[in-house]
Amino acid sequence: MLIKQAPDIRSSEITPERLYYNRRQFIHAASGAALGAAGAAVLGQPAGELQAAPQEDLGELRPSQFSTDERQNSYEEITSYNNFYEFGLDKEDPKRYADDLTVKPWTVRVEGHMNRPAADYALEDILSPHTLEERIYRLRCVEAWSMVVPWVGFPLRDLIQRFEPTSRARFVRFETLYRPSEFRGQRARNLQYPYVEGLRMDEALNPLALLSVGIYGKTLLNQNGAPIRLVVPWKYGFKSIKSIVKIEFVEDQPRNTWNVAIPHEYGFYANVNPDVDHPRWSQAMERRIGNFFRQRTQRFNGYGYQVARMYDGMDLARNY
Ligand SMILES: Nc1nc2c(c(=O)[nH]1)N[C@H]1C(S)=C(S)[C@@H](COP(=O)(O)O)O[C@H]1N2
Ligand SMILES: [Mo]
Repeated sequence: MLIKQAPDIRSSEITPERLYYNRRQFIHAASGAALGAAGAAVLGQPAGELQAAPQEDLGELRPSQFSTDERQNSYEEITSYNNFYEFGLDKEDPKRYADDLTVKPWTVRVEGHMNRPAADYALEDILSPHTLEERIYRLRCVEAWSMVVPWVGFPLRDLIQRFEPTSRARFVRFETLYRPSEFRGQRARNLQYPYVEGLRMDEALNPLALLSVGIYGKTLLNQNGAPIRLVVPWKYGFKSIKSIVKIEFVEDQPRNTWNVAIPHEYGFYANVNPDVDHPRWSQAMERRIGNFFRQRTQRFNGYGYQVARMYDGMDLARNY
């Protein structure tokens, strides 16, 4: 697979049709049920014909103490080499078919063991209490490539604390949209859908776990998991579930999609670990997209200082 090298420039410089939305307008534009058919008509399109979201500027962003200062991958790289099996198996498929997906309106169901009421929340209501920040993270795919991405988002823990899970909630389970009419991969049944992921509660509450709504200061493109996706930088990429429609506080460890598909290759924990090889390839090295030479993979993708103690006493070769 040959990756075209793109110059490292801000997305705002390569997107002439940049839209100047302020935060409040973004929240309204990104809102799901709150807009509904009437809102869609105000935006000038009938509800049934809404296209992939135009990108919107996310405004002032607070920088994060957790950001890496490594070279960031270009916007072009981040948005054209993707894994999103709902759009197909090839790395170019998500970009190629991204416009098939409608992300407005968007609602997220939050339910399970919690004190707040279970309900379908408009994306606007999911986002509105939170302050967005920029977090430049390494993302290490299980296929031994990696990128550095300037995500925009807010800590998953802030959302969890809002919904007040009870002591019975030991895990958080996430689901991606199931809509075969727009996802050709779901029509092809190339995996078991909907795509499911999960985190143990302490992992979900770790300050590094991010709910992301943007990249390079703008709302996510569909190929990156619009309008809201998870980013768990110390774990292999498949844990970072895209286009989330359901968040559930559960008692039992969720059966995540790749573990169901190929259990001896993909586990639940999926912590980046150069010492535990994938059955079909080594995990010791990785290729940073855009670089010619491979580099060493770091334990926990270099985030051990923040996360390693959560796994004290666990055998990470058995819990892969
Ligand atoms: N719903 C869904 N989420 C998904 C995937 C997918 O196929 N479906 N692929 C995962 C994998 S394997 C990786 S490496 C990352 C890639 O994220 P990116 O394309 O934004 O870099 O998304 C993850 N999230
Ligand atoms: Mo991945």
